[in-house]
Amino acid sequence: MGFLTGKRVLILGVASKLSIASGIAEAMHREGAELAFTYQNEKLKDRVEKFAKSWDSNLIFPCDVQNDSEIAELFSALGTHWDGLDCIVHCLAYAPAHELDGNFVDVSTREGFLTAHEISSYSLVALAQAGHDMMRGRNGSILTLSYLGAMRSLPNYNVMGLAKASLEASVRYLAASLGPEGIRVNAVSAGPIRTLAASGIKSFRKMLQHNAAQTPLRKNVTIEEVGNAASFLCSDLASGISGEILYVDGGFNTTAMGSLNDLDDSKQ
Ligand code: NAD
Ligand code: 0WE
Repeated sequence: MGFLTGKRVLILGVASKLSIASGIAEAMHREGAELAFTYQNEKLKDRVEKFAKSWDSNLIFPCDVQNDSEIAELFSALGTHWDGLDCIVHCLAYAPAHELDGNFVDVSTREGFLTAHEISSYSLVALAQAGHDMMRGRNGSILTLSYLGAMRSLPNYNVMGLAKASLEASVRYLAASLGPEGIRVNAVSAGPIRTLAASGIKSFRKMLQHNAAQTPLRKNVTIEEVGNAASFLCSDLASGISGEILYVDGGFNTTAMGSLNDLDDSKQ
């Protein structure tokens, strides 16, 4: 019997088979969870429907998180199929492309800042607010996805780093706020992975190469590895964990100086 047997999980953020949300769905399905999905827009609907079928689900709902009424609609529609909800998995982020290409001070705009924070951080609060009624009294758990750019600066991540810092703070505030209802709130901070969201990023190949070479485990993490850690955090095995940011990055965030393998002994 899987360790998520009997859990009903809503997953936001499936866009392709490479999506981190797909790795999480695969692992949660394997562990016996019942799944429901959202799609951002009509373009993605058929694709998400097909993926949902592969995980034995026919529950798919539209939800663009920039739209309050779509968030409200999502939970009233879900409520006609399920009498309760155990987990929400928030696996989405967005900043306008021009904000993620160049020097932070040069490329940042008020509008880009607002959009990045609204979609990538505020949406978690909005979903917790709209969803927690269905989650009451059943060891519920909310999970989101973050990245090291919340804590450290790195080239081009720019305003997304600020939005992830806000998201991580909101994990702690939501954990404090929903803890008395028995709902845990956590994040997985994943290492870089080639997904649709990464495909438009300049030098992403270089970043993956650097990351693998400088990480204790000497490899990049996979969506399967993130899926397994996410499944654990959403399960009753993690009943003592809330407000936590769990790094699934091969140990990268714990090091300094890198491996030194790429440097020359003869130079200063
Ligand atoms: P992805 O492109 O597969 O998924 C991003 C998802 O965000 C898509 O499903 C898209 O539809 C959704 N989305 C964007 N704007 C939305 C909106 N307004 N309303 C609803 N949905 C919206 O990419 P991914 O890499 O799987 O990203 C998932 C999460 O993982 C993001 O939070 C990302 O920041 C995080 N993350 C990614 C990496 C990485 O290297 N790929 C590393 C750490 C964390
Ligand atoms: O969180 C992310 C990516 C989030 C993302 C990606 C895009 C690309 C397309 C948000 N918004 C957009 N907007 C688009 O128009 N990651 C952790 C992956 C990622 O993105 C980077 C990275 C890493 C790692 C961008 C710059 C530098 C590193």
